[in-house]
This record gives sequence, C-alpha cells and structure tokens, in this order.
Amino acid sequence: MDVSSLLKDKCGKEISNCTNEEIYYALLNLVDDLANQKHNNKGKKKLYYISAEFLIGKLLSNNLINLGIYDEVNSILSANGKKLSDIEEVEPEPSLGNGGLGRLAACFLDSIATLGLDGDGVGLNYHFGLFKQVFKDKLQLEQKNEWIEQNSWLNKTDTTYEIECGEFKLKSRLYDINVIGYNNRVNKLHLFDVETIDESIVNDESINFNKEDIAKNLTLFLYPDDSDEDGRLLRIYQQYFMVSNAARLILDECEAKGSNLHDLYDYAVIQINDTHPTMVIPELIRLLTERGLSMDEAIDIVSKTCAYTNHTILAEALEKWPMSYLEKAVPNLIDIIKELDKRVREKYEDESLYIIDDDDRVHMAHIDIHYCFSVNGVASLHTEILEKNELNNFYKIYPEKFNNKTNGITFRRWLMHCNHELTNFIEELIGDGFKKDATELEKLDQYIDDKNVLEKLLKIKFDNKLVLKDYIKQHQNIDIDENSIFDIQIKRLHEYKRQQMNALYVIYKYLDIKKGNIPSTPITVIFGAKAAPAYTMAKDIIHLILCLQQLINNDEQVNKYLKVVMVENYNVTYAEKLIPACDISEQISLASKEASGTGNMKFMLNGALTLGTEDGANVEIHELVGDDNIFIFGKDSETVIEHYENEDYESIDIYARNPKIKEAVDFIIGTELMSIGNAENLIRVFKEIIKKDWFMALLDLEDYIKTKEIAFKQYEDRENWAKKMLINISKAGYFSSDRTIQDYNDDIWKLN
Ligand code: 26Q
Repeated sequence: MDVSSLLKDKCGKEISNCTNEEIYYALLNLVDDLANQKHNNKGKKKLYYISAEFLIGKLLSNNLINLGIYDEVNSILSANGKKLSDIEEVEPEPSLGNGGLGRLAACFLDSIATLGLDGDGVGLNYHFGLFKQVFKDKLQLEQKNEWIEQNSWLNKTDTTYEIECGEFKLKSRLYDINVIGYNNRVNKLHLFDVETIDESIVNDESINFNKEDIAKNLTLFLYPDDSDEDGRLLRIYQQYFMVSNAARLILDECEAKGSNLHDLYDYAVIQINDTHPTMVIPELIRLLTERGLSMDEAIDIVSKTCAYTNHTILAEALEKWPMSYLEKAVPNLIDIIKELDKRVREKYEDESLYIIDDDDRVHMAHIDIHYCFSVNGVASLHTEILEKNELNNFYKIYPEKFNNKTNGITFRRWLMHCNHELTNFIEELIGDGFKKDATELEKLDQYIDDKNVLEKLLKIKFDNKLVLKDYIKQHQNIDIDENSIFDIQIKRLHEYKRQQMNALYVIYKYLDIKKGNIPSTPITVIFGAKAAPAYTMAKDIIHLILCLQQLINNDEQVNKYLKVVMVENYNVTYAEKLIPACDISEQISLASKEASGTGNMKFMLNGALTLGTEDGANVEIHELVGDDNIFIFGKDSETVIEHYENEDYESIDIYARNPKIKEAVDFIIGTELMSIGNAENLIRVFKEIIKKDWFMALLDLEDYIKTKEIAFKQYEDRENWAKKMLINISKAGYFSSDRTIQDYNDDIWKLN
C-alpha cells in the first residue's frame, strides 16, 4: 500500500498546497476507505454493547495508529511542511458522553475490535452531545457543542425503522462509525437518529429548548437537564428510541444469520451499560411475542441473552421512573413490565426485590438483575459492596449471577496516542510487545536502578509539562510554571468526588504560604470538571475554584509558589494533554462512593503517582504498586458505611474542634473571596460544608493535607520519585481494557 499516493489522490493536489482542513478531510476519507476494505470473519454469536454514551474523542490519530500507518502519515506530512498535530486540531470532538461510563464504552469498543471479537456498539447520534462549558463571571454556562459536519466519521446507512413512541411514530435512521481495531478487525458503532430532527430550535447562547416536540428534538442533546418533567420524559423517550431500534437491529441480524429466534442467545449477547438501556429487556420480549413466541419462552430467551453492568452505588443515580411517565412515553411496555413484576412478586416476599414499588415507580436495575443472566460491578471493591450491601438482597437469591470485571483503558489512546515520547522510550527499552500484551510493561522493572532511564523519564514528564503549559496559555491565557509540581484533578464535578476538599487544601496552602512557609518546589493545582446544569452545589464549587484561581494567581506574594487553574470545557482532548503532564493524580472520592474510576489508571500509565482514598480501582492500584508508590489517606469504606448506618457524622464538630480546618472553611466566606465572588454561591458552599457535608470532606481533610505534604516532600528526591513513576508504569498493564474485555468474553459473552 502506497499511503503517500493514496493521500495525494484524496487531496486532489500536492499535499504541500493543501490547507489543514483539506488534509484532515482527505485523511478521514482515506481511513474510512481502508477500514471498509477490511473483511471480517463473522462468527455465529455477536456482542451488542448498548449504551446511552460513547465518549469516543477525536478519531483521526487513533485510527491511523490502529491501522498501523501513523508514522508513515506523520512523515509524509512533515516532508510536505505539515504537522499532524495541526491537522488533529481541525477535528471536532464528538462529546457523546458525560464521563467515566461513556469513556469506558469507547475504550471497550477499541479492545473488542483489537481482540478480534465480533461486537458492535449501539447508541444514539446526539447532534450537540454533552454541552460545551464556558466560564463567564466565574460561573459555568452551557452551550451547544456542534460536532457533526458535512464530512465526518458518521456514515449514513440504509437502515431505518418505524418506532412507536406513545401516541406518535418516529422514523429512525442508522448512522455507523467504523471502529478500527489495533492491527485487526473493524467493527461498528451504530448510532440511531430521528429523520425529523430540527437543530434550529436551539440557539447559540444556551441549551434551553422546547422539549415537547419529541420528533424535532429527541437526539439533539445527551441527557437534557432532568430537573423538570419535560426533561425527564424526554430522557425516557430517548432510552426507548435507542433500545427499540437496537432490538430490531439485533433480531434482523440474527434472523439473517439463521436464528429462528428460539435460539436467539446462540446468536446474540447484549451488554446493558448501566440501567439506561434497560428497556431493551421488555422491548425484546414484546417483539418476540409479537413474532409468535409465548410470554414464558420470550422471557426465558431474553434473560439468557442479556447481561447488566452496574456503574454506581449512589442511590440517587439509580434510575426509578414513575409509572405515569412510562405510560405516556412507552405504553407498549407497560403490560410487560407489570408481568415481569408480577412474576417477582409470586416468587418472593421481600418487597425490596420488586420492580414496581409502593409509590408506583419502576426500578430499572431490578428489571436487569431479575432478567439478566449476569450482573457485574466494575472494580473489586465495588462488586464487593454491591454483594454485601447495596444489592445484598439480590445477591442472596442470585449469587451465581454476580461477578466482577475491573475496568480498563485502551493503551492505544491513553499511551501510544497521547504520549508518543514515553511510548517510544518504552519501546527502546523493552521492545514493542507491550503494545499487544500490556503486562509486558513489567519488564521495565529491570531498569529500577538505571540512572539514565530514570532521568529520561523525568525529562519526558518535563517535556509533556511544556506542551500542556503552551496549551493552557493558548486556550486560557494563564501562565504556569513548568518547573512546578503538577497536581491534577479531572473528572465530573460531584460532591462525592470531593473537589471541594481539594479546594480546601488550596486555601490551606495559600494561607500557609502567606504565613511564610514557602514550598521547596512550586505547586500548580489543576482542576477540570463539568457540572450538570441543574446541580447547584456542583456549580457553586466551580465558582469557588474560579475565585481561588483569580485570587491566588494575582497574588504576587504567593503566585510564585502556588497557582490554580480550572481548565475550561474539560473533555477527552484536554485529558490527552493533561494526563501525560501530571505528577500527582487526585483520586480523592469518599471511600465506597467511586465505583471504579478510570482516570486513575490513565494517570498511573503515564507515570503520575496517585494521591487517593481506598476507593474503587485505587484499591487495586495500591495492591499492585505497594505502599511506597502511592499516597493513600482517609477513612476506609467500612468506616464510612458505618457512619451512614449510624447517622453519626457531624461535620460541624470537626470544624469547631480543628482550628486549621476552621480557618480554611471560614476563608470561603472571608473578605478576600467575597469581594471577588458571589456571596450567594460562596455562602451556599460554606453552609453545605459545615451543616451537611454529606460526603464527609472534613472527615478526611486533615489526613489529606498531611498526606499531600508528604507527597510534595518526596517529590524533592527526584531520582526516588522517578523510581516510583517507573513502578507505576510497569504495573499498569493490568488496567488495559484488553484484559477487561478478555475477562468479559471468558466469563459472560463467550464469543468464539
Ligand atoms: C441517571 C438518571 C437520569 C439522568 C442521568 C443519569 C445518569 C447519567 C450518567 C447516571 C449515571 C451516569 C454516569 C455514570 C458514570 O459515569 N459512572 C462511572 O462509571 C465509570 C465506568 O465504570 C466508573 O469508573 C466511575 O467510578 C463511575 O462513577
């Protein structure tokens, strides 16, 4: 294959005479051509990974890597005076996910194709995806994020269905994105859309729009604000539209392969990504009975086909839909949901197992657990908590269904694409076997006492800090010091993730420097987080951080030693810049609350050290790297769960008892911040912390400050720090999503 002439052909003129845009579109078309030429052997059984979110990120560079032509394209472009990194800038990022769950689905698709498994993703083609975050007057505003262009990775197909939604019918249209495995097969991401969508009902200023006309707005946004009834209803319509299309596609494909539907589970396995696609269960039952199967048999077959992944232990995130909403949006499913509930009631007395509760709300997770053959958590602690606590009543009746699948990340994106320098260096040291078998990274251990290797690791980190520094300067006009410690917390804003605790540390440190305690190495604390539009406290915490950024960065006495940056519109592309540059990875959720976390794995792989609680996958990171190569603090999950059970946690006691903590908390409503921020927002954060502090930030604050200081002190011994980096990288292989997918396939999907 002569990539050079193929590309020239696509460009239609000399590459050197093309604009970056022209080259981007030429590469996009070239990649799609190459992908469409790949012939896949299709087995009898196929996986359908149904998810409301696929946070795929930009695709160009990853596709080039996975096709094995990245280096070649890179040199062709250089020879023509072009830079691939500039071409990458042209591509819009599709934001088809909120955070962890959506990004996990994207990593999984990459690994499924890479392992050569026959498995497609199924979801929705949101036109504006998740909102774009902009800061104005130190507050978050939401705007639409346009990502679909005339020429994009979406390929329009001929597949359409008529979907009955309540009183009306919608015509769907399927768009496909090629999912290119690493030197292997090509699968599809199937994204369904509505033919009648009308983008013009959204203006440029905000994401508010008329939510009533479903035919015009169904796929405009991912998860519209669910604070009002219209928003919640729209979400149900979205979910039903997604799964009804998925169910039809699955039945069509299976029948085309020879299934008589009585043997559906030999042809398909469906992974339900959290409860968002749960209605696929009653919808499939409905379609099967419509095609002549008895109710008993339909239920049995669907139960043998579907498997459910739980991603959260937060009660408020578990979907419970009022029957009245379902009656409006999905009248076709009501009888079936009632039948499913009736069967549970006939068998069990324990009301907590019922699908429909006393308030006439439908518990989506309960449908999944009763009518799937597998229920999995996403990290060992998470699965343990599901079994012992949150879902213990279900575990007792279905112990055989429960299993753990610790999350993973694709090393193609999170090492090879985002950190070329580190990838090349690793390859120099241990060869390229780690690209196919991530556990080979352990071979790095032999260099633990090699001063040159350690120095080079530090040099690579420094270079990545320079890249990030430029990016932040260019995007937000903030100057940061490449010689400072980069301490980074990037994830959705949520009280359980405790960005507020990190903000309290920043205040503590600011005051400490003011008192004359100068840190040996300057510190840059970086945050990146979007808040759900209706989540007031999350938005207040963003305001607090933006106020701290303004105060501290402009304080001449302090800004040489401490800086704060809240990056605007944190997304996958930003993560790819932040993660390789990080020294300290903040994973500070209240123990028992973070199901897994996957950012923690990305940081570790790129040589950052974790500062974290014994929560989610941090526990497994801790076990792998050992006490000396991670900074663990805070109360453990058992203690936390006891506090909730006994209802005995009072943050005000800690505030009153501990002067250091009181000083930091009081600062939130002190004159410095109140003069640059909004009293309303700041007072609300202050009151929340001293009166409620539901996620116990004050409980762990003292230990957090102490442990962070230890980490900063250890940073001073550069050689020793580099050893810790090396160990983190070498042990990261376990967190390759290739391993995770192998586990899913061995235990759940059983594809050949
Ligand atoms: C529910 C009801 C109404 C509206 C929205 C939702 C909703 C939307 C998104 C509920 C949950 C989500 C997303 C959850 C999520 O991202 N969970 C994360 O999943 C990761 C992958 O398993 C884990 O690593 C994280 O720990 C977990 O928080």
